[in-house]
Amino acid sequence: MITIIIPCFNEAARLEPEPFLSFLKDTSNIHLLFVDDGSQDDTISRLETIREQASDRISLFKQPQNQGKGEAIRQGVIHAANSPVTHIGYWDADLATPLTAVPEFIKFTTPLYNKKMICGSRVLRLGAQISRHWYRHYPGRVAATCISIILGLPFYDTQCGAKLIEKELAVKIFADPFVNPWLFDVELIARIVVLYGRNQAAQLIYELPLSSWTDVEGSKVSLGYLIRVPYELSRIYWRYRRQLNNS
Ligand SMILES: Nc1nc2c(ncn2[C@@H]2O[C@H](COP(=O)(O)OP(=O)(O)O)[C@@H](O)[C@H]2O)c(=O)[nH]1
Ligand SMILES: [Mg+2]
Repeated sequence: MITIIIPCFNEAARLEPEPFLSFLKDTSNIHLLFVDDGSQDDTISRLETIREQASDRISLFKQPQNQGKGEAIRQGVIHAANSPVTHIGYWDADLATPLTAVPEFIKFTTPLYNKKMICGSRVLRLGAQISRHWYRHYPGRVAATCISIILGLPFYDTQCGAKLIEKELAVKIFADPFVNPWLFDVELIARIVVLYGRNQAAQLIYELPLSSWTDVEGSKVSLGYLIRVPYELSRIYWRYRRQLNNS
């Protein structure tokens, strides 16, 4: 069984039941765990309405206070790890990556590919529908280049909000709180490099180029935050620097 965590903060305006319910109808052995992160709008009642329609396949975990995306997913992983799952994933509530991509993520966990972490990758290319605003795409590419230098790995896109991880690995890399609520994905990869060494980490992780990704309106990432990314990345660099140098 697989649990997919969906972090939600003030998502009432973007949460539509239909794609979640039809995804559950079309699949088996997949459970959705919505984590409400102290929303102040109608998110909880919307989530309860969705859950009622498939209560055996959907759980709702409520955090009393807003703690940020990384911590909400971390709490979700700790919660999900208590059930008999083989893999734990996380997926943005706005479904910028459609849930129809999940089976492809699962494919790369099978013995033929044997990957422990599958990361959606927003590679802008012909034949794929990757629609991202230019003002997010270009700064994002600069940040991604800095991140790959920090990690010492040719990672194209650490920040896509669609990932699937083998449970044992997820438990290890989500054990400790993160330095930053939005750049926690970078820390996850850094933790894998520290655990397994750079060469093995490069074998365990697979970046799956997405066929479709949409920049859904209503992002919670503010411009002020984007401006702070270099500073936040430098904090992550200093936190993991010594361990990464030895890996
Ligand atoms: N738990 C939690 N999730 C958040 C928070 N802010 C945003 N999210 C979730 O993170 C996901 C991505 O958020 P979004 O605003 O679309 O970010 P963007 O796509 O990177 O611009 C969504 O599932 C949001 O509900 C937060 O403070 N806490
Ligand atoms: Mg989004």
